[in-house]
Amino acid sequence: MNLQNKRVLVIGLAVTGVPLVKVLVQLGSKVIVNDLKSKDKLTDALEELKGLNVKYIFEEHPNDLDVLGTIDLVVVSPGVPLDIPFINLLREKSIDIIGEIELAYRLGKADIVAITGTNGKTTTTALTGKIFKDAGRITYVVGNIGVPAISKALESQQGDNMIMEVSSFQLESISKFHPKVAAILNLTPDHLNRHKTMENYLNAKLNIFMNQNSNDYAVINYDDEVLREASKRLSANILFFSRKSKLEKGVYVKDQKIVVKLDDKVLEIIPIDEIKIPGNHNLENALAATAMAFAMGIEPMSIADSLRTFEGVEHRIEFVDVINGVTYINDSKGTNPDASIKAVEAVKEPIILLAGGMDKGSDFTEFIKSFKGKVKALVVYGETAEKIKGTAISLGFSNVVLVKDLQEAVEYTNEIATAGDSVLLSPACASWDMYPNFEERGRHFKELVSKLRRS
Ligand code: UMA
Repeated sequence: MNLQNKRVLVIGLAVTGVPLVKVLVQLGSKVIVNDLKSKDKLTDALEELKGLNVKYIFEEHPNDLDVLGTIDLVVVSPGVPLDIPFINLLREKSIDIIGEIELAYRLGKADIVAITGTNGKTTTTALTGKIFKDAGRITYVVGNIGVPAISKALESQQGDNMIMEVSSFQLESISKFHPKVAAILNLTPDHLNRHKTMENYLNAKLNIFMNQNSNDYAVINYDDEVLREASKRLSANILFFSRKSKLEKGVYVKDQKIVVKLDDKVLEIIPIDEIKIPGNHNLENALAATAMAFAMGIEPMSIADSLRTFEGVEHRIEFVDVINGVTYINDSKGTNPDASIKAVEAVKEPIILLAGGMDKGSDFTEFIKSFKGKVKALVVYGETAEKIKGTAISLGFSNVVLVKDLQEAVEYTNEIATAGDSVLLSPACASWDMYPNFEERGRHFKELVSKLRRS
């Protein structure tokens, strides 16, 4: 792809936008950056791009394309919705509009292993990355996990592996993106404020397979009926994984061991009690990672060693501290009800649960129902606080307290917790009403807990 002297418009100047601009400038493009934020809110990004010849348009998306001049290509950050008037205007002019992972694919040389799903994708991506690295492969772990794929695209070489977490947002703006192995881990409602319907959300996720052919692999959760059904329409080799069923072909659990069955041969990988990361959801992540590694030719023994030593990821059911017999757990990555249900299931009761955040239009009924016998108190804050409290009370869970923010939540929790309790931050919501991202929310929680220790 020759971008020399092409006029490229980058929309969004945050984690994705900064390396994107650097790569485009390196390739000789004439870059124009547009972001809704004002200049003074983007000082860190601008500092990083200091000295580069870039034109900036801040504070609004222009409603007149004349201010931009001729544009050859538009590259959008994942968080920019594709139905805003500005994008529609650009589309009317038939300008090519792609997302950052599409550009990374076009510029990179590595084989891509792409992982999506509503939950577990960060853990599975990190785990798969470890399996590939431990096996001696040159591996880049990128994508929604926080390292934009574009930042590694130019250094990647043929034969390298790019293990990429991809979100439904990112999958809405691809066209030629072609992973060698692509996985969908599971699917439950999320991001419906952007995708509007479950069908749109599923279709965005299924885009991950759209350019695959019979030389590629589609790794799919057999236990998810919708995905199982959708797999019938795919062109790639299907490699199912299942925690619940014995499979004709695929990766599943037999006699408490992960096994891979291809043709008639059953290969044992590892007893499940030797996998370091706990919980059924993590067993599913391990099955999926095993399937992907197997598809790319990694030896079973090497896969097993990595599963034995992988410790999980920050902000996902992460142990923080034990203070006066109370265990504090950070699950800031629990950004939708289903993710938080999994955290509630995995953490030892009695739980004091801290939840709330930005309203993505989620329904909290199943989340509250999962509390049975596990959660003794619920502390809610943020934009969704009233909604979660209302759902809890209507379902008969009355021990719910509404507080101003996470700091008040931790302080209040400290007053009511007794030895043996687990205090779990698993918000079931995005962080964006109060924090720039879930990582900052998780770090803030850990800071608040460390203050408790010092007090
Ligand atoms: N912006 C506009 N116009 C808009 C919307 C946003 O100009 O209409 C600007 C904002 O002012 C801001 C920038 O765009 O300056 C933000 O871009 P972004 O939202 O794409 O965020 P990035 O910092 O680039 O991070 C993105 C992903 N964020 C989202 O998808 C919302 C990160 O995923 C990802 O790690 C990163 O790219 C690298 O690939 C985070 C996430 O929460 C972790 N993802 C969601 C999830 O996992 O549920 C999908």
